[in-house]
Amino acid sequence: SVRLNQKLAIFGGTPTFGDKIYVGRPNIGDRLHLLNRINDILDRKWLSNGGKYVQEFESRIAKILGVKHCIATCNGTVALQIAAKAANLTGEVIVPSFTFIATAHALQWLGLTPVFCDIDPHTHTIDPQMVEKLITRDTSAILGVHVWGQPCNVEALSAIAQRHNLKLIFDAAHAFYSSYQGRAIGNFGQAEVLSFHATKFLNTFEGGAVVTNDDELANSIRLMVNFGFAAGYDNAMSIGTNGKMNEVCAAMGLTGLESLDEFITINHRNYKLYQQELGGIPGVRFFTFNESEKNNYQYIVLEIDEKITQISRDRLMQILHAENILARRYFYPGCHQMEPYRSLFPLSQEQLPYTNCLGERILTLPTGTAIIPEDISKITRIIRFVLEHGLSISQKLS
Ligand code: T4K
Repeated sequence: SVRLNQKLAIFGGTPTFGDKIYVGRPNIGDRLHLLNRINDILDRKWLSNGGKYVQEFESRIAKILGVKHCIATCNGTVALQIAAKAANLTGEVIVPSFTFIATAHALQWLGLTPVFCDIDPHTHTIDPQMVEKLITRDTSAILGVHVWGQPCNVEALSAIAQRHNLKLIFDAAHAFYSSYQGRAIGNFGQAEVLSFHATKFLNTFEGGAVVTNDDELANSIRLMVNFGFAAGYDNAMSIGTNGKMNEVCAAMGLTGLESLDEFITINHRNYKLYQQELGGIPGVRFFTFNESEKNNYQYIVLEIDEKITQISRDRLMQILHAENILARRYFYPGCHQMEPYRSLFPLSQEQLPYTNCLGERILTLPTGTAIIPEDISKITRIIRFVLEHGLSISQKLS
């Protein structure tokens, strides 16, 4: 093991990869199809504002998800803001802290108060039992996050929302193409919000959407995305912003949609390879998905229990970074530990125990169409080696 230690780049060896391997490398479809679409956009000189590609993209997404309305936006964060505004959320909104900061920021930006809730340590999604305990007279909604594309406990959350007359919205930024009890994510709560950011399973460079089966809500959202203007009218019917998706972004999305099956096949292959290579290491949990549901397998998630592996997640990450494998600590620290929330709503260490604990344990690994099986073998060989020699490597590094 001493000899292998010396080979690790952190101990001066040559990095396993010459070029950096990233988490969140975009899935890119057929380049020629994209360029043809962009040429068409330039020829027709229609670049934004309800153009044909945005319309086509919205109807394709709605059809794939089996949802009545899809309103495409410039990104997922603005989609969250518009959904929350259109649904008339007020006062407090219960939200997990274990999420990307955009979930909390979207609420705070609107003058709403994010009330941070812990997660279920098994599914990593908002804990319905704690949600119920956090409800006050000022609570207007629950905002669940289908983190990693793993659906929230939609049934329990819907029951709570109904019982307390609360709105229920989902941040489905990670969950395009996932299903819950056989039904596509996008169909639950009052509305669900998608992200098509570059790092997402399906990307439009930057982009997002609100999807809903509620006609009235869809109508408000459609107005708000475009300054409150109704199609064909030049006077505002409501408050609005500029949340529109542009034509080039929609062209990218449509091109990606043509390769959706390929993206899924590759992500699933990668997921199975990682699972096979990293299974059975003491102190390591490989986050698994229910294979009887649909998932996009865009996130490869490891939980490292330092007490057992005797090497911390952060040390492992450092070692991987030295090998040019840029594993990421999503979501560390939790939203409640970042500003402005840390100062505005200080919470004690005991209040969100699973969020804090998982924040210290989770490492996400590279996947997607940019990765080949040999890369995964190399990555997993290093991880396995490091974790199996946790104590000696930790000692050498300290
Ligand atoms: N809700 C949730 C639960 C979310 O996860 C997100 C976004 C949102 C809401 C908001 O949706 P958007 O407004 O973003 O549509 C990244 C993404 O920027 C963000 O979209 C995403 N979540 C979050 C989980 O990840 P960072 O700060 O980690 O980005 P960055 O620049 O460090 O890039 C991440 C990795 O991707 C790096 O390893 C490099 C690689 N990358 C990135 C880009 C942009 C590429 O290889 N190519 C690229 O073009 O936030």
